[in-house]
Amino acid sequence: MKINQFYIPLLSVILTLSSCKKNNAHAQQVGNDGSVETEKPNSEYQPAFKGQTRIKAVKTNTAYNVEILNKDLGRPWGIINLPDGRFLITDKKGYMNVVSKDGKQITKIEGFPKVDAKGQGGMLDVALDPDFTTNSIIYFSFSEPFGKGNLTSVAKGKLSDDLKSIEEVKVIFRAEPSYDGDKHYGSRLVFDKDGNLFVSTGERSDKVTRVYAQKTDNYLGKIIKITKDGLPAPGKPFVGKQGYKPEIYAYGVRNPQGLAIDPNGNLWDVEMGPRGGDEINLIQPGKNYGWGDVTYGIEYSGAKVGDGITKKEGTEQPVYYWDPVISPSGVTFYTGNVEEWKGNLFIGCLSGEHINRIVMKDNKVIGEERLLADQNERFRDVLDGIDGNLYAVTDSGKLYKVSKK
Ligand SMILES: [Ca+2]
Repeated sequence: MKINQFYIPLLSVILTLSSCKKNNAHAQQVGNDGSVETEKPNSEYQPAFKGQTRIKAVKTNTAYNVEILNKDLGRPWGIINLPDGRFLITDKKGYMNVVSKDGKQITKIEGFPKVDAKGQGGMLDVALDPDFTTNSIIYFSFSEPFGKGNLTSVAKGKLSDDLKSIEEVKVIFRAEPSYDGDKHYGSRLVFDKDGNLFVSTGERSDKVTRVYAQKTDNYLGKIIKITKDGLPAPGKPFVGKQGYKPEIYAYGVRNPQGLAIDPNGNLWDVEMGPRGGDEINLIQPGKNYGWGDVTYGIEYSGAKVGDGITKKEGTEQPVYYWDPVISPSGVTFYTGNVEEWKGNLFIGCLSGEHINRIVMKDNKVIGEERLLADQNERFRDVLDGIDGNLYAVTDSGKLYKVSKK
């Protein structure tokens, strides 16, 4: 009895201390090297140039509010704005919701094709047709049951006037070959200024499909550029070249869940590496981004990936990489109300459990900040809202709003 009386207060002191430590661990810390990363890397690989990883930490000076507008969104994956400021938010289970500006009203859209929602699959990204206000057409990516497995597909369809259903659904692109797996679908959708659609596709994770990323006769591990009807877009880099699928814009990517065009019109891919080696890449037509031969990460087992090389003739270096990983998902370039954030790249992070802010100059990374780390959430997608605020959705079903105070 006496022993218990002695130990209980001591135990509560220990619990209090450990909970403080946890909170501190989730606020942005700065390591000895001045970067936001305080953990050791998984590998001994050295960056190709100064500033390619562990850049100096930056800290936002502007005061901002963080609000949770909704906590019950199911399994959101992609978020965009409708022209009137409401949100279109996909749900991995196979549909989308129209969500009011304040996050309170949710209307389900019905009529989508069957998705394979196992593992990382399901209803994934969504984009509005550039002429949406006159044609009500949307594009969406999903893991489609196909052949003996599934694949990343892109479809288009017309929303009904009441936004409760989708009609005239047509699959316009299939990232063949299909595979019986449940990982690495990639699949962000981004329109360029000419009205052509960029699609990122994953290499389906397993070693048997990983090799497809370096081959150009298939659609796994690629950046694809197609027209609104799914045809190869004009200006394709591999026109008339033997052994190249004409929709391929760039290749050698792993699981690109982040794709965005910056205010200068450059296309950026942010993709998940294995154990270490998440990357930011400036995507240029016809280029090879190296996966599965070249990476700053290692296998989950600790073994080298391939020959364990970080550079190779004919492959592009990432502009920036992380080791350990942050698991980047959806990304956006900010154009909103916080002046010091303008032009910065915001990245929803899954295992990293924060929103990553990347400051760039002349296409080089010059600063990194970890925002909302105290929320302990897996951020799946971020949105540069048309009202000047930043929005994000999480795997736990929350909709966040980040606004200038
Ligand atoms: Ca790469």
